[in-house]
Amino acid sequence: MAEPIDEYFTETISAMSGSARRHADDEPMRAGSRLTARVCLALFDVQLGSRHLDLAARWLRAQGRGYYTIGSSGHEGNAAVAAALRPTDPALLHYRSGAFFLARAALVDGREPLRDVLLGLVAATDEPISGGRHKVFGRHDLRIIPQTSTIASHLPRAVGVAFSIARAKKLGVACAWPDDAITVCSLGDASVNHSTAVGAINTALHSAYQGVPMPLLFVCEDNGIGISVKTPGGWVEQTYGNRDGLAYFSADGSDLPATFEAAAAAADYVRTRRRPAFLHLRTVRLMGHAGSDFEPAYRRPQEINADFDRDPVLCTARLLIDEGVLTPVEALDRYEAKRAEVIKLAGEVAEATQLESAEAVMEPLSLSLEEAIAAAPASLAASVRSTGPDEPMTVAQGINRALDDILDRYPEAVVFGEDVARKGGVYGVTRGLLNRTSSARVFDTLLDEQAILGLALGAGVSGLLPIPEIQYLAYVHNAADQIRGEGATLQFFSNRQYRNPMVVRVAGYAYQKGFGGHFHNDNSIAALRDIPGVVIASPSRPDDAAAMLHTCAAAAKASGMVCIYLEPIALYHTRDLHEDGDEHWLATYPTAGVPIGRARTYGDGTDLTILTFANGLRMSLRVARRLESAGIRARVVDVRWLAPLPVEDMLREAAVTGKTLIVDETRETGGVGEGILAALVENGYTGAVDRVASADSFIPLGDAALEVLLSEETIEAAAIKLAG
Ligand SMILES: Cc1ncc(C[n+]2csc(CCOP(=O)(O)OP(=O)(O)O)c2C)c(N)n1
Ligand SMILES: [Mg+2]
Repeated sequence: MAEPIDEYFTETISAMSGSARRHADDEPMRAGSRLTARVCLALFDVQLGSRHLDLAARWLRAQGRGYYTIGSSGHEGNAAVAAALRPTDPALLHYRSGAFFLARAALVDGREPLRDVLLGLVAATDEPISGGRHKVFGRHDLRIIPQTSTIASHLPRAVGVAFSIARAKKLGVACAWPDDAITVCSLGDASVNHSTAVGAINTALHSAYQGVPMPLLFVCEDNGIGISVKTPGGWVEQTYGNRDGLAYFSADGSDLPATFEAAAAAADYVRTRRRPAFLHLRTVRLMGHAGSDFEPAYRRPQEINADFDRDPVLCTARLLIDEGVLTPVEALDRYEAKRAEVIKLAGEVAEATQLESAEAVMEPLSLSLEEAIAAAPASLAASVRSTGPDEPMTVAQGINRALDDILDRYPEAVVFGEDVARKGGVYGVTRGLLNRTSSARVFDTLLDEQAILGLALGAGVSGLLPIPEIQYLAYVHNAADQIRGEGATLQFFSNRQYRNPMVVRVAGYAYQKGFGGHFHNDNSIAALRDIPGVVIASPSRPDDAAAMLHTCAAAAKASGMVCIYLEPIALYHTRDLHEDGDEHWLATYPTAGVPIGRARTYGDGTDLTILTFANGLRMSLRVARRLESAGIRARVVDVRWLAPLPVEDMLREAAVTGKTLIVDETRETGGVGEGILAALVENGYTGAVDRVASADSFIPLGDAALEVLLSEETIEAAAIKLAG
């Protein structure tokens, strides 16, 4: 179907008469403008390319070949933003950034960006960034980090990237971006209201307020609408036009010289001051939200048509004609030549191969896991600087010492979160690290989990090894999308060209004595366990805690893995196992890392196998001692890794006794035990099996918590029933 905007361009330009003016190539397009005729023509070519890609996307869709029709039409002014930046400035882009992408590609090399975008539309394996996994704007050599479609979710990472430029330099570690780079991120006008955007802008301002370099340019492409919901007129300007610490620049995004001017001024400001700025471009949205969107259902025809005159492609053509750079015929010729070029390419890619097996789709995930598994340090000797006597330690001490060693071993490692530095953590786990390193490497952040994880995401992709802390498991949920939608997806959607190394320490689980309630005793990790491409470590013993943290750091470093490291709060300072003073919960510092996906077995009983983890391990070991007096000899297996589960070890240990009890302190529904049970059954375990877990409840305050948490009594009763 012919698009009205396509016809309108042709009719309008055909009706124009040429200008008597003649413009020299190096002459500015407008008095005082830095945009020369030569550059304007080059950007016009990019705008044409972007427009015809949008038209081709619909053509491919109509043929049943294309899978994506969200376009950039009306936003082609962002070509001038790319032109005002350096191609080495890291960019995290809104999905209407076709012209930015093409303009940056034109600055870098002779590859075929039009073809790249088309390959994305048809989900072709040859597409250079995602390899057929998604239509994204990204390319490694263009420093464009691909984004998924969650609105504004890329902004916290953008803050982290901007932060890391100076921080990496300060630490003397290699950074993915030049010292004088600035970071650019773009978003829509509806997206500026998203808490993720609001939080990221706040974080940038909060950092800059303290004098932390924050070379970050926010570009809001304001077309006045988000799908069908109008943004109140003037809202973006009122909200961000006058914020202390945030320089505001604005332009008509349909006016290429004006957009270039504003973008260049904003970029200069950010680059020289190392402070954040907000570039507000007023745009139009042409051809609806996406190909499937029926715009007349919510906008009057007059409104839709009124935007046609603000079409940036048309506006640039008019300018070039008025200034005598092109004649109307030349402008139309260029328009049609670009159409022919794009349609020809679209025809060529229409039959391109797509990913044809689950293995192929999942290859970035499986390769990074393989590398992560291989990364466990065989010896910790080289990395251990704590030369103190090898005294038995608690879990908290084990983690503390491992962090100390990791900071020593990896100069790019940084440890941060709420209260981690000055105070040394709510439970003292990070105590002393600040004094032993520096405030550049161990630092307190603002109170925003989204910002903390965003900082980690940006740091990881920039060359640092971030070890953020989330103060309590419950608060992961405030920011889970930063792990789920951003961290875990990056290797997948960039076919491993961008990596996301990070070790997220999370204090969690229940059973704290004298302190508690739901938020401090959360026992659900369901939101983490199903995320592809994430490793979840759950140590219980001090030596494992240290060894597994080393493994996570090595895995993050080697394979860019997102590792979640769950710390059992209630065991942080535990010393004893069976009796007061026995000190059986202490252990000496490990000598090797623990491989990902390998369990640890305690005892060699042949009557019963208990599969468990975290607090469940300590409870199970205590129960096992009591079972002995009842004549039941159990072996207790700490699965240690909740993703991937140590299936091989679990099966072997379960098969030895043929009677397996799964002891799961997380919830009955969605808990880890479900996964363990399924893994046993699906992999051929044929013995008896039972499962005990905590109730499907939130955790109340005080002793009432014990009513819903899994108890030793429950474990013992189930064990006797199964093995007796
Ligand atoms: C977190 C989230 N919620 C909802 C959506 C669905 N969605 C996709 S685009 C969009 C509107 C965005 O509008 P705006 O930010 O103005 O960008 P525009 O499309 O106008 O360029 C919505 C609601 C999403 N992608 N992410
Ligand atoms: Mg919008």
